[in-house]
Amino acid sequence: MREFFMKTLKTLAFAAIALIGASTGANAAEAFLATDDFVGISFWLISMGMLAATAFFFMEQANVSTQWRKSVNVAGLVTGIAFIHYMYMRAVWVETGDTPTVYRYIDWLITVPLQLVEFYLILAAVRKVPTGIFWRILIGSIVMLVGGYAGEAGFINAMLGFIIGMAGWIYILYEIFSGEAGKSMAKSGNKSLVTAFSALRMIVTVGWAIYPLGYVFGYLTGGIDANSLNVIYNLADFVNKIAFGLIIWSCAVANSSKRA
Ligand SMILES: *C/C=C(C)/C=C/C=C(C)/C=C/C1=C(C)CCCC1(C)C
Repeated sequence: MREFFMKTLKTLAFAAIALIGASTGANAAEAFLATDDFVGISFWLISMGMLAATAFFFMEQANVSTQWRKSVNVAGLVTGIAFIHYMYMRAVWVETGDTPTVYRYIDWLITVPLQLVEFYLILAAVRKVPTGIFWRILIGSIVMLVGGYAGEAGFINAMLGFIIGMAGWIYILYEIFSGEAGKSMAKSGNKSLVTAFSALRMIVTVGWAIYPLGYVFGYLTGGIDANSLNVIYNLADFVNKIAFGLIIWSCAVANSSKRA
C-alpha cells in the first residue's frame, strides 16, 4: 500500500514537472533556437541535464537508508528548481537576447540556501548538530546573493555589490572550514561523511569561485560581454548543482550499504 502510494506520488511529481516544462516551452513557436546561438544551446543542454539529474535523485532516494533520504531529496529539489528556471531563462535569452538576471537570482536565492542546508543535513544524518549552523549559513548565503543582485541590477554600485557578496561568501567558507560546521564534521569519525563534506567544501570554494570571477569580468573590468557571462554562469550551475548532488548521493549510498 505504502509502496503504491509512493509510486503514484512520484508519477504525479514527474507529470507536474513535465507539464511546467511544456508550458514554459509554449512560446518557442515564436522564436526557435538558432543553430549558431551557442549561449541559447547551453541553456537548453543544461535544462535537460537538470531534468535528468532531478529524475535520478528522486528515484535514488528509495535506495538509501532513511536518515539519508532527506539529503538526496534536497539534491533533487535543487536540480528540479533549476530545471524550471532554466526553461524560463532559455526562453528569455532565445526570444529577446537579454540576460535573464532576475530568473537567475531567483533560482540562486532558492537553490543556494538549499545546497548549503545540505551541509547541515549530512551532518545531522550521522550525529547531533546545533541548528545555529543552519541559520548562520543561511544568512551568509542571503547576504551574498542580495549584494550580488543589487550590484548586477544596478540598484547599487557594482563594486559595492561585489564587496557585500564576497563578505557573504567568505563567511560561508569560514563556517564550513573553521566554524562549528567544520568542527562537527571533524568530530564525526564517519569516513564517508568526511569525504563527502570535504568534496562539497571544495565545490563551494573552487566551483563557486567561478561566479564572482564572472561578476568581476562582466561588471568590474568590462572584459567580457553578456554572451560569455551567461555561458560562464551556465557552466558553473551545471557543475555546482549536479556534481554537488552526486557527491551527496554517493555518500548516502556508501553509508546505506554499510547500514551506518
Ligand atoms: C546553483 C547556484 C549556485 C551554486 C550559485 C552560486 C552563486 C555564487 C556563489 C555567487 C557569488 C557572488 C559573489 C561571491 C560576489 C559577487 C556576486 C555573486 C553573487 C556573483
